[in-house]
Amino acid sequence: MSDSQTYTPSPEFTSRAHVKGMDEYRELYQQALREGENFWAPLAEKELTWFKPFARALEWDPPSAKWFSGGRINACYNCLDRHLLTERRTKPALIWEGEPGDSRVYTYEDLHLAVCRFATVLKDLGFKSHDRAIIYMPMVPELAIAVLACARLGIIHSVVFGGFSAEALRTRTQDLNAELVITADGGWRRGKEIRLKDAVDQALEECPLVRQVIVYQRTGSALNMTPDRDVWWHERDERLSTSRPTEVAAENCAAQDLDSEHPLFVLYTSGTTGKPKGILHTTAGYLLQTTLSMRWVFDLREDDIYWCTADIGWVTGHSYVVYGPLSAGATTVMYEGAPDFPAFDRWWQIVAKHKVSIFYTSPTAIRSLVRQGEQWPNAHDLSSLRLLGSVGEPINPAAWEWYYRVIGKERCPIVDTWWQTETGGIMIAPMPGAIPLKPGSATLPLPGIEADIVDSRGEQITQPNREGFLIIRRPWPGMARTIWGDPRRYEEQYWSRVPDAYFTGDAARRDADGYFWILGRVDDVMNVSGHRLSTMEVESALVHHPAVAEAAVVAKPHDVTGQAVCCFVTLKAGDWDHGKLSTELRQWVAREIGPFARPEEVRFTDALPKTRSGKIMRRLLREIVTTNAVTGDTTTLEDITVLSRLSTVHEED
Ligand code: 7RM
Repeated sequence: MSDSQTYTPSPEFTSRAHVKGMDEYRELYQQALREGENFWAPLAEKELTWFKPFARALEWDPPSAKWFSGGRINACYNCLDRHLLTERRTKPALIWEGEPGDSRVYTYEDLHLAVCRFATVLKDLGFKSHDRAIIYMPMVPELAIAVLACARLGIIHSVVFGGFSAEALRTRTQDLNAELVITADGGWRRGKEIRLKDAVDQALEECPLVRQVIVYQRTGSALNMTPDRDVWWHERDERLSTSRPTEVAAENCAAQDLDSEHPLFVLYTSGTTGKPKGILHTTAGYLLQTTLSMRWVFDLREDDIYWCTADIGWVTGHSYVVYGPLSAGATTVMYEGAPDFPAFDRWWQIVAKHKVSIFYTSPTAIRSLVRQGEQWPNAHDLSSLRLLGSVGEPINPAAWEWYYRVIGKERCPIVDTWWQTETGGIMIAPMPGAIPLKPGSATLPLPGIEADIVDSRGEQITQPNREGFLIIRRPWPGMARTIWGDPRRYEEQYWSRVPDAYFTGDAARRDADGYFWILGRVDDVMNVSGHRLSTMEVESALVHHPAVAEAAVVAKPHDVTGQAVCCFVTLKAGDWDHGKLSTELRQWVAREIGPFARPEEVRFTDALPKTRSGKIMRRLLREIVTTNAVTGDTTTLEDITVLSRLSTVHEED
């Protein structure tokens, strides 16, 4: 638990940054504490363009929050139209790379026109404000266009990640009561077609409410079109051009004047039960938080080329591929395919080609690239990079240091950003010109975010380094408003564990400098011999070992110690003696953390069960170590065959 080296921002970085130095950060943070919700009002006036000004910053009737009530606004207008009145009109808004090597660039003007055209298609088909659309598409520009067109008309969208199965698509479509599905024939991943329309057809067998399916043609492969229900995107678009001139279509499709609290989207995320939760975000507050963090955390400047590698099917893609960057007027990069196709340097090739300056990805991705060696990034000119980001899970110091050295060439600050689907935007992260970094820590909360740590009785923990529950003490603009169709679950899960506070479900500790160290989900915290021990800490220790590529750790019931540590480990390429290595790794962990942390068991495997966003599904591993069987929801699992392989591997010593 030693707090490693700190990395102070360079004077060059700080001098040009939006927030210059610790004093400025502290002043801003204190001001926000003093002013409460009113802190956000001038920011909302300045950062967003309103059709009608709001009357009040916040109406708070826990757990119901109404931000910027009385205001009228449109998210799509803020992402596109308002930039057309400035020099950004001809600036690239979206740079897209397809996996097969095709590429497109949309200026703000181009993207605005494409969105207006598609919004007109939606309108002509009879869709309007408050209707619900499922979007199930590959990472092509039309995915962003569909999202923005829905926002333009006030249609509530729910993007379902293209890697989800027909079954997952069905439950989400039903839960949302969607009447429209926007999809594509398929998309490219590792040179193979991911067929989406087939899954839609299967899912919709049990979704009678869906009356229309719009199909974008990406791969050109054969498929079934159901008469009346299914229409081609391009045919509808062409019809627009012949029936009326382009400019008229665009003009006719003004952005709807919507309430600040108009539902913007629902995004499904897995909870502790089998049923995914439909997290609802609304318009103005969400947009403010994502826009502000582009400057506060990514230190966005006018000439930046910004790339977040997340799929738009995840919250990171919503907030930091589409809404945040476009609202802030950035150039956002989008890539369709796999990072290792055709080779392990695909990402670095894209960075060099487009001179990416801000790069945001996940620790899982970084670790998988570490495994392949430095020669891949070293073959490319990465000198355009000036800032790196990490999100989704704690980043272990070994991966952090590799990222810092090999990708950032010890020049680029790394912003480790903690947040959740439920928070809408980044909550705890460094302001890179101000806050010294510590590898593995998301550092300090952003202004207006009153993060705290409490024990199981809800009492604040003040001693440094003592673990507790991470909570947020007051509402913030980007917070989720409810769980779609289940307000009770929203209240129970998030607002009733600790009085007047939002319960994150994460464990964390704060060090003597006040830095937050996120230790993972509460249900991933083990208790061995009365010692609280994070699965993440053991994993971090394991991946420090030269033989280990990735590790997942779960608690296993134990007669004497309550719980015992069980490790699933994948190894780097090599000829390893599993018996010897198992003993060595148990020793290793005992040495790195303490004898109480010595794993009971080490299982070697060739893959770990992960969600498609790269999170290890520890719940499944826990079930395997307790019962050697798996029950419950596995629809978010990336590769289902991993499971059968895992339950048949056994202890090697
Ligand atoms: C953005 C996103 C949320 C959960 C969250 C944490 C974990 C996310 C970090 C992190 C440590 C981070 N949304 N998490 N970011 N843990 N450091 N920087 O991932 O809803 O899909 O997941 O992810 O456990 O509760 S999410």
